[in-house]
Amino acid sequence: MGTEGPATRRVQVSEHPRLLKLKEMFKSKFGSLPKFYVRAPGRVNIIGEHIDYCGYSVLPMAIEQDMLIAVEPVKTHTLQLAKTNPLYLDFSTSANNTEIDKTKLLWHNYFLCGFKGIQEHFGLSNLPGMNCLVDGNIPPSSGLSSSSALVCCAGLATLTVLGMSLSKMKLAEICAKSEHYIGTEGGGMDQSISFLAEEGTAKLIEFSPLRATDVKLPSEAVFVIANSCVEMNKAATSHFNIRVTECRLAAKLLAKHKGLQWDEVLQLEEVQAKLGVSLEEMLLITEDALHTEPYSPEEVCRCLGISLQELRTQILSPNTQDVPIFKLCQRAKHVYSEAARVLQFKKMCEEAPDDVVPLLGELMNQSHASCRDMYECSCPELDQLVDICRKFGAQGSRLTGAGWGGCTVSIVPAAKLPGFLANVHEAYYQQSARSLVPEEQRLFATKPGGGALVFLEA
Ligand code: ADP
Ligand code: NG1
Repeated sequence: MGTEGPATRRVQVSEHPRLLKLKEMFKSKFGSLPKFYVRAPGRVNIIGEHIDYCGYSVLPMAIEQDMLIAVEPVKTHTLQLAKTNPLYLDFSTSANNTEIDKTKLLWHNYFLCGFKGIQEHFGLSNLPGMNCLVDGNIPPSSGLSSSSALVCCAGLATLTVLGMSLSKMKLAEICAKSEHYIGTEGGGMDQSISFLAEEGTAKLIEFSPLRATDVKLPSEAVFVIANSCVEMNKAATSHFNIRVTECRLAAKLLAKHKGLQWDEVLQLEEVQAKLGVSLEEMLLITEDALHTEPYSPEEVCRCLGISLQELRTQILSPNTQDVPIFKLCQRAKHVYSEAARVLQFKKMCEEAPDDVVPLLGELMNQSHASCRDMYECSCPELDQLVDICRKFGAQGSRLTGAGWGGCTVSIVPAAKLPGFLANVHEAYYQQSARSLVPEEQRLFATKPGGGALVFLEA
């Protein structure tokens, strides 16, 4: 699994309304026709939040919503990027000059991440140009990975223009690394599921080395995504990188406490692996080694025996240089407990006892509580939405993705779905600002979709 590259499918464009519309827009925009199309899906993370960058396994599935790009290779070395959505401005640059300015939150930077990732992987200095028209229907900044879908789609478009091939695994790793050019230090969950997803199954994604294992979800339940309608752009604030930094510092302090070579440790998983203990034991070690009062940068330095200058230059990222406090015990406890919940969730799906749906729901509820209280990545609207979903029949409900806004995912018994959707709609989406979010991006049932693909016109 994953050793082959993304599939290429021959389609009659005239039979696919979205492709046909894209082809016609492409023609009026560039005066020529696309040579091929690529798509990469968004995802919903069912359980395992903020633990991929700590080295732990996560359990997402691809959703139907995706990023779709019509592509025409051109002989000049110009990269021309256009969008079907008029909110995003067109962009043009030389294919050999793709500097990404992290200070500017521009959509085309995500495209350039994927483009650059492929360029660097093959060590190419002279890249061909292309005309691209991008169409996306993943709600942006809502925890469903619109950003990574764009990075992955751009990476696959570039690879296809070059006529080269790479495995889905390699593409996922390249795109996970290259999305860091945006300035956020995510793990590899989003790019991995975008390439490795298969219709009909969720996946356990494991890292170092990257692996994806099918997880069959119970057929008597439906997973429903509900959008809080609060957008949170990861790159616009330092919330996300602060959490990554807190986890890195917690890993170092735990390693030092246990007499390990702490300066080599970057992820909480490495501490567990080096100690050879269970996740439950890691929770006890965390409580013993770290205090719940926030750590100041000075205290972190004292614990590690380093200077503030060393902390800033060797451990902190550019946008976490001036963070006044770090909540190390709470963040580590979230990570170790969430990593255990992912494994329990997978085991329950495999064993499928009669009461599997409430049991899975309980794990999702615990995950939300931990994200809200220990990781502090929820927000009042997400907490309210989770409560509403539970009130109207969800057996479990939690925020999904980075949080601080975005979507929830709920597990709902299939028989209760119509009433659930009607009631949640009534209770949460009547407010005028929320009703402005397009209806199809607000509240919808979803099932595991397929991964990234190349389409050729038949
Ligand atoms: P997410 O949780 O969806 O990955 P991010 O805030 O990390 O959210 O990334 C969202 C950014 O991705 C947007 O600000 C925009 O730059 C880019 N993006 C998302 N959807 C589209 C789209 N349809 N077209 C162009 N760019 C998009
Ligand atoms: P989203 O929901 O796409 O912002 C981010 C990270 C993931 C993961 C989750 C939290 C990126 C590209 N994605 O996802 O790796 O850490 O947050 O579980 O940074």
